[in-house]
Amino acid sequence: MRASVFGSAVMAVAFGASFHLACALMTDLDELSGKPNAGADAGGAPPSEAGAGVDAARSPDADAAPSSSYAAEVLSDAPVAYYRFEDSPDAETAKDEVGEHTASVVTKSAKGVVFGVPGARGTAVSLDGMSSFDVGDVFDFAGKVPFTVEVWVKPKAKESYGNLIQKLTETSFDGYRLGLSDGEPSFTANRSGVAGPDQRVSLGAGSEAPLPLEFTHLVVTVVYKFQRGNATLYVNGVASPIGGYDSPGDLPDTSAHLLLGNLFEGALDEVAIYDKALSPERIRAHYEAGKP
Ligand SMILES: [Ca+2]
Repeated sequence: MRASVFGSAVMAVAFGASFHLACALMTDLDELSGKPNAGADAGGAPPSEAGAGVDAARSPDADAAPSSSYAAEVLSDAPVAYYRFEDSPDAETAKDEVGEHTASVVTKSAKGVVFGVPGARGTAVSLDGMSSFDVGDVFDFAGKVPFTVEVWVKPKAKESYGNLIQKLTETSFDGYRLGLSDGEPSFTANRSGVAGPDQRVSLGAGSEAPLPLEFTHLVVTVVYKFQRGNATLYVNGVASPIGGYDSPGDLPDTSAHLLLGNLFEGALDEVAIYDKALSPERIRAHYEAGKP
């Protein structure tokens, strides 16, 4: 497994991202501890609008069906793509609940993608580390556009590597990724060529706690405030103190495809993408609705 990981250009980014995170940690952690989440809800929906959606979703019927009440929480925040992985076992695409961004299976091995495995909510999809979903060239969030990515993830093994949600060029590493390195979840967003031809600016967030081999809820929000980017990783509804770097970078528009589960071995469920930053309260509500 390690040999194939090191042989991959994309995984090189995962290692690079982790290294960047570690370096930034040494200098920034004390400074960060006082302002882990400032502005995290700056891009969220107005309270009145979000509140109305929650009230509508919380019908007695929804509470009687735990799986659908989780979906109601997600849908009330108006994701731009939402993959529940309730697809039939012989499906070759994952249905987008809210739009037309069908995710196509990219199988590089027999049984590389298996639908219908037990999920965090309903069923999930299992990936073998050599297969993924391709959503196409969408959701760059180029410029200073706030966004959120969300996933329930169950690694197959400890010290897992792989990218859960990525839109990343293979040569310049422009774009963003939420992934695992040594079992620890981390996020980076990169733009190359800002300070110089070989320079890259990044914003990142992560956790030093390896994920357990059961479903964990991961959410990353990216916001821009005073022209600087700020990322926050939430693990099971709680903001990680590692992150929130004020970066002068923003995201480029690239032709890289959005991939789900690239180089990841384990199960993914309930992937959602939003063109705004969810508030800490809404992220907590999602976790509470979806937790075991
Ligand atoms: Ca599901």
